[in-house]
Amino acid sequence: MTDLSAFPITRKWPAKHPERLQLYSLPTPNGVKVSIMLEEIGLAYEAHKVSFDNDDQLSPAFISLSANNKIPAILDPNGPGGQPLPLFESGAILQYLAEKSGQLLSQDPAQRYQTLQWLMFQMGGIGPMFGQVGFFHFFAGKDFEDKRPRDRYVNESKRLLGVLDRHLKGREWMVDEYSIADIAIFPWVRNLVERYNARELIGFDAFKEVQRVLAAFLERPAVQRGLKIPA
Ligand SMILES: N[C@@H](CCC(=O)N[C@@H](CS)C(=O)NCC(=O)O)C(=O)O
Repeated sequence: MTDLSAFPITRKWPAKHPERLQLYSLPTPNGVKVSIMLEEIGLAYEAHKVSFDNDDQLSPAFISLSANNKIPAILDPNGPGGQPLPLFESGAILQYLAEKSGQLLSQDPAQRYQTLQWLMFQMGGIGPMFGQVGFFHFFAGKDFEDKRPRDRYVNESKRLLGVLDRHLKGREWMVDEYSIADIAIFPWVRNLVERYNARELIGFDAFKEVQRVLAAFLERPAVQRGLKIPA
């Protein structure tokens, strides 16, 4: 029987199935990257909800696993060398799960680095910039009179969408085949347009290639399931 009792997080969120990968998350654009990935690769897992309403992400139990107090985080009872592996940062988790499962990250070195390039592009650019549009347009910052911060992030987000749009011309997905780069990027595009209500502000209708690939992404059954986890 797998024993995860050495990890304080399992006292706040007990594992019913300690032999399965434990996911601590919420269906936010960073959270769903990991639930979508787990659904795509078909690995057994147990999802735990980290409620922001209760500030669960600031609890000592959560921080004992995720030092930066952000979701998503995982605890894999069967990590490298058969030992439990705790991990936070969605990009690192996607890469880990791709390597563990042998799926959604090419074995071909050139294609593999191209995939990681776009994964980093999401982590360093799309996530932080789209997130700031969310703050200044949809969340608390929408009431600020001075619109210059909002406009700065809107302009940068438009620029990033332009980069995606040009790259996607003539391509089905970000790299040759569907990969962790798509799983990182498209939940954020969806969030910008649907949750942050920024379709018009961002001029989304001009980005036809991004629209096409977003629609294909959202049609995938694993994506549809992953977007709702944890319930
Ligand atoms: N770079 C991190 C960002 C994670 C992140 O920002 N998570 C947000 C939800 S999307 C969060 O946990 N926010 C809670 C807080 O800031 O208190 C990752 O990709 O995992």
